[in-house]
Amino acid sequence: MILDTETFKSDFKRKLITMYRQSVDTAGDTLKYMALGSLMMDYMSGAWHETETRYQSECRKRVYYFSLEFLIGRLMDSALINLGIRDVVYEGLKELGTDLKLLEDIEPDAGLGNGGLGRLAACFIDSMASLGIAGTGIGIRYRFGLFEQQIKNGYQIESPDNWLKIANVWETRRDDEACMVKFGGTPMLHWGDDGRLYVELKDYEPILAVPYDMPVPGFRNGTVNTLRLWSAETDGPGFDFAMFSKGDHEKAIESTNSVNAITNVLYPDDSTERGKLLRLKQEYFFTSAGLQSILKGLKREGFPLSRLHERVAVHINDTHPALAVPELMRLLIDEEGMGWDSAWNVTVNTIGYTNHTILAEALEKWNVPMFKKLLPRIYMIVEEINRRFTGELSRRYNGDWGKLASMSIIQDGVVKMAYLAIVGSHSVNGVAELHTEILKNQELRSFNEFYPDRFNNKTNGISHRRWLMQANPELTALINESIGCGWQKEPERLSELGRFTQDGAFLEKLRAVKLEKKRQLSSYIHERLGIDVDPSSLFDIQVKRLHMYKRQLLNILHVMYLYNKICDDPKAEIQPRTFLFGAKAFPGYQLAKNTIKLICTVADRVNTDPAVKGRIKVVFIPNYGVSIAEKMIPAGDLSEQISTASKEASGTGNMKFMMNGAVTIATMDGANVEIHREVGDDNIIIFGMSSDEVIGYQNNGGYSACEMLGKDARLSRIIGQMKEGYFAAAPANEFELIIKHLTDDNDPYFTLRDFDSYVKAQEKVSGLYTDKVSWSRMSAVNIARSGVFSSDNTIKRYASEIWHV
Ligand code: 26W
Repeated sequence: MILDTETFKSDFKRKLITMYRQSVDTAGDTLKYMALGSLMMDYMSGAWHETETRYQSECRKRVYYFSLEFLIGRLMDSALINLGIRDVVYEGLKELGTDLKLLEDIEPDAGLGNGGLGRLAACFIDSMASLGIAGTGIGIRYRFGLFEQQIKNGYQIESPDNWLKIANVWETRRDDEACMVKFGGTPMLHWGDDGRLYVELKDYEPILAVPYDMPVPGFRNGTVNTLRLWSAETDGPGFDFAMFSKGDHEKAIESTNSVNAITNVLYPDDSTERGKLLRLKQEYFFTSAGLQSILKGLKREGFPLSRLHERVAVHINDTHPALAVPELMRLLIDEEGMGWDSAWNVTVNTIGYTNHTILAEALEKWNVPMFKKLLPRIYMIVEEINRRFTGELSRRYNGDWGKLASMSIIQDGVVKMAYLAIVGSHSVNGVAELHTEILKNQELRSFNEFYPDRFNNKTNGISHRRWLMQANPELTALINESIGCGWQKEPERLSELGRFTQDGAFLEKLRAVKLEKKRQLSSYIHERLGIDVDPSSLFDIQVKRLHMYKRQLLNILHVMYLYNKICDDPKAEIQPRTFLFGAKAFPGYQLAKNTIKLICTVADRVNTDPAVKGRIKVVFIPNYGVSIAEKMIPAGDLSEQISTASKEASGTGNMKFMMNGAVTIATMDGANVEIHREVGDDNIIIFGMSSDEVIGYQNNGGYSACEMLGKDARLSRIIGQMKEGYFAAAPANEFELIIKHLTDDNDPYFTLRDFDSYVKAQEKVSGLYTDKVSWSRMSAVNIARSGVFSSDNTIKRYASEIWHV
């Protein structure tokens, strides 16, 4: 986009007047932020409209990425960068006496997700727009995103994330595209005069689905795609009039609330039946609304739905939108009059499914009675899909009942959503090579045998625009100055940095950039938490959801060990380090919350003990999310990717750190395996059990955590200290749960088993870090090799191998 400072200034001033009747001198920062956002929307509107018109006139095949989560974070900076007007706007605002950075900080994070899966969806829509792929994101406009985390006395305290408390300038409500989603009711079957069976749902509960569209601008290519988020509303007055007129006003309004509750909050607690029901409602709600709007668009164009798969690819991000399979069948059969076989052919060829985890707890299963009651017609269709599928199995395996029983979509009174997704898709992919192999050979082995052409790998990626250009403008400038700007559109060209890995002057500049990012993070930590950290110490960072398999516990055990070492020998030579953590724990996950308490307890003791003399510091940064990640990741020297091998499907934080020049300490898990292959043994520190060993132990037992404890004095000492409340500020039984997990429960994540190997790997890190030049060379190699992990690369593969666009 072409824009000069003067034009921008006058546009901005006019905007403040038309929106708020204020001048630059009278308007506060919030109004200025809103006006700037609205102005950006104006700037994008032409291209947004033009993009849609172009896709239509070119009859382009469309990709719809269905995801229950989109962790998009803030939009202002990425919009400015993508339109190529950040400098002009910065200058213009400066001349008007306003700091762009201050305005940017007013924008709340759109925290519509809780972890890697949601952030992946955000990177994917960014890449689709930047590659000019006609891709639309379909999700839910949660009134409240993932909870806001505060740490009080070391405990996680959750409060609602009211991200819409100031109006969302980026969204456009599309009343014209609203549609109805039906829950409950009774399916009535009747034979038509044409000899066909018709199904009509009677006495259902109608819920109005209203879409809000947000722009997804591509990087300087004139493309603006759409993220469409659905909101649940009551149709009409929204409350029970009979009740209202009887004077029971509050009850009447309560019924409105239960409708709004469908899209009220991300991930309601699904440990209770009520929570589960709500989640299933959410899944059906947005899947049905999304599919209805796709079909409506095609019908408007007069495109025959029997060829749907030629014009549309529907991608389901994990099983959360897996109801797309029976819902598309329902729409095609019940509403469009298609026969079963052609509807099935269209459905399977339209839908693709990505699996993101093998953890049993995360594999969705719905109880039949609940499913049937909420979605009676959909349940009938699932039963029919399963009847036909098990019929095929029976023919193929000569009636082998064991096979049928283990692969049946409906089993032991539950509907297995992963199986439904596999049967109803033409493509099933894992998110890193190792993960895909585990799916094919272990978890979903029999499905891979039955559908050998369906399974494939698509290693995750990250948007280099957000995670390098936006989060780290200093490094971006250094790269531009060294190899030009070509890498911004073709990230693989970061490899051209390879020729600087022996260049002393370049490495020195690289160190200066890293130090600057560490300084920035240090002052943020000082302002927010009042803790002083030393930017010249090694910044050792672990940021990700808190989960026992990710082993934040292993990290903090290592800190406790180091602390003991300092206490035993106050003169011990220890490479000064700052251990930084950021993580949210699911509200009902006690062990995870207990781990946060442990980290904070150790931090208190270590940070205040004068004997430590500042050699080690521990900081837990609260409320980790996209914006905080953008501050922390560029400041990392060491990236902690220490999950139990085989458990982390891919990881994407590992790629973000690498791209920002951190060196990784890792187990051979998820995409770490591929990072290791890219950078080679000398530029990553690998430790711990392999996934084969982990799986071997799982299958054959033979591991005793207690035995490990008996053999390792360092560990038994630490556990003893935890028991007796040595790390102070916490009652003696505070960590009972963790101790039980590690010992009596024979920790399935092998934390103690990997401890020794981890300590040795950390000693290696300390040694390497003392040689500043060779460390920065490792850092440079990591950046140079990171281009393959751009989500542009990943999306190109989805586009050619799955979506055929
Ligand atoms: C109960 C439903 C449920 C279960 C798990 C909802 C959400 C989850 C996740 C937290 C799923 C998730 O974020 N998985 C992560 O996906 C990333 C993108 O593929 C991977 O890089 C991570 O390894 C994987 O944990």
